Amino acid sequence: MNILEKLESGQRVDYDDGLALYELDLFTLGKYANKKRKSLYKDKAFFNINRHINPTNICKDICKFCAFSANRKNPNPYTMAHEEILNTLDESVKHNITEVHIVSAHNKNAGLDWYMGIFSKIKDRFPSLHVKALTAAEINFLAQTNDKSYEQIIDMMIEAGVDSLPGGGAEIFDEEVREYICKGKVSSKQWLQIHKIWHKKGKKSNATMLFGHVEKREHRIDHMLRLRDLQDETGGLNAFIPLVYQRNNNYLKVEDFLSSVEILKTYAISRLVLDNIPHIKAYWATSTINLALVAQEFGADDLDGTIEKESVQSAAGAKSAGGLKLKDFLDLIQTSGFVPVQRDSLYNELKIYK
Ligand code: V47
Repeated sequence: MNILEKLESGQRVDYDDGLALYELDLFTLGKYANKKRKSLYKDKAFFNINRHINPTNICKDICKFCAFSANRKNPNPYTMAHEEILNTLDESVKHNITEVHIVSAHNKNAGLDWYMGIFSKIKDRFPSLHVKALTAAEINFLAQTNDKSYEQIIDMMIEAGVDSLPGGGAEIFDEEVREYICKGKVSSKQWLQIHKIWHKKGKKSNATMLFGHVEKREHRIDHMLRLRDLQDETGGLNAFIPLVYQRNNNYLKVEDFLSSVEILKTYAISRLVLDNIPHIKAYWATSTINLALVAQEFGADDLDGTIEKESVQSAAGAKSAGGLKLKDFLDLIQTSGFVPVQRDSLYNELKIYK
């Protein structure tokens, strides 16, 4: 059975099929991904009103692609005081955010109490705010530096009020590429293990994939399939988020950057391969908002959110430092032919902008 027959019959695609999908022309591939997306969500484009906070950039790790860490090319190390974070959120809740997304570096000086303390303080002051915080890489770091198991750290996080895990730190699971781009960071097995433990607690998480650097198509397919296996087992992943590599201010030498066609193909293929993950997020901070909107016709159904402030990708060149105003976000979605649906962090629909 060739790949088109397989897509027509709705059969699950395997590793070789994944590679064969890349060989299709964009419009044929897009037709199938869009059909799947439409069958799930029609013309709805999901987003949330959220605030990203990156509380420290002091990091013991040395990921080559990172422009955020003060150990690398960023000359301005910082660690936010809890009060500063709370004051920031005082402002953000005025814009009706429903989620705070907290991702940081691996800061040895900060300590477990600093990490956990901020979550309880946020929950005390803003009980209804969804706290999406700590990547598996950060959980691994906290477990190692505090001589605790993953489960102990996860129990502490839940106790402190963390509601879900963001998908960061996954990068590319292939061990050889991983060793080259982020040696010493959480391993692929550990990343998957941490999400599995989190899911076993009845909680949801996301999964990212950093692509467009030194990895090849086969590594992307392998990455997706490892996530599909995890999802078959736990069902705990809400969204898959392909992150387009940003090239400025870092130590990864990349000669060839991806074309928009290759990026759209990757969204489309993720929709077709990841038949068990409900949402494909085109994170506009790394794809640009324009391509993220086009991606809504190639399998993606979500755009992340208004963000307000972002320091990880913008340090590497993304135009996301100041987020997007809600009105502009809505206009962009509507004028591209989709119905904006404001969702909460677990994809319950809060408001449909007809
Ligand atoms: O894991 C670092 C990435 C991630 C670069 O769960 C880079 O909803 C591109 O996890 N170019 C952190 N990306 C961000 C993250 C995230 C973002 C949006 C939504 C969600 C979610 C999670 O940022 C890291 C890393 O892969 N990153 N440097 C770079 N140069």
